[in-house]
Amino acid sequence: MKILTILLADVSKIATDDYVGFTFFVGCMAMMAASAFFFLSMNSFDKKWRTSILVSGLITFIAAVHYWYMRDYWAAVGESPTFFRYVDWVLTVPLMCVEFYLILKVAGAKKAMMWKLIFLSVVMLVTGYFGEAVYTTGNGPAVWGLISGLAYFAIAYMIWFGEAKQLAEQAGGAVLKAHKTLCWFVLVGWAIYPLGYMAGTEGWYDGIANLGLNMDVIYNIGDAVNKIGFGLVVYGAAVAASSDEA
Ligand SMILES: *C/C=C(C)/C=C/C=C(C)/C=C/C1=C(C)CCCC1(C)C
Repeated sequence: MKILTILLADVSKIATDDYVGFTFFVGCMAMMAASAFFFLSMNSFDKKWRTSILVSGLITFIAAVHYWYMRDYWAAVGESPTFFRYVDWVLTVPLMCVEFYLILKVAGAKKAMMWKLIFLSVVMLVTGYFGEAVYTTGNGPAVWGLISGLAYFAIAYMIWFGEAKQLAEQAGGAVLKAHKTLCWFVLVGWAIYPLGYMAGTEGWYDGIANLGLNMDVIYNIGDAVNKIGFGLVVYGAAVAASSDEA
């Protein structure tokens, strides 16, 4: 009963015109539903795909928990839940790097490649956090955002043209196809985030990068596209690979 009262109290705080709160709410539900889907479908696949599907589910599950808190935080405080946002990312983005490694393992991917991607993703996120939450005045956001952007490009380069690409080509078939789609997610889907960052921080880009959208709405759209979309690509690859073998 107590839990129910708390739930109702929070939900009633979302006003009908609070579109930011609405996207937190819907995002939370979507992440939960996606997690249930990935976890429950996991065992219908061949062993070598199970871990990949499990990781897809973990990514959306970790996000669901953070969205639960972010939705609450937004409802109670009315400010961007920057801390929860970055804790979520620093857990889920490295898991996406693991995902690249897992699907390329069949072609002999080395752990060193995975660690390089993870390292770059952590640099990208920690510097982004500095610009968004620590050095928030003057040139702070622009400078830290630029460093973050360089790490982002290094990741994109590695998977589009570097060793990850070579491994995907060796693997061919469903793996190559999935790798290509995931590359597009990183190039286009992940590019949503710097747009959110520019909308929510101060800098020379204030005039040009303003989409008229709230930063959290942009981030929430990015998360739905990337976390659920990414997982579905891996799921699709597992389906395709299983039917190839059958
Ligand atoms: C599930 C969460 C994902 C895929 C988050 C990805 C986040 C980024 C690609 C963030 C990138 C940023 C920049 C490239 C520059 C400005 C600062 C960031 C952290 C927003």
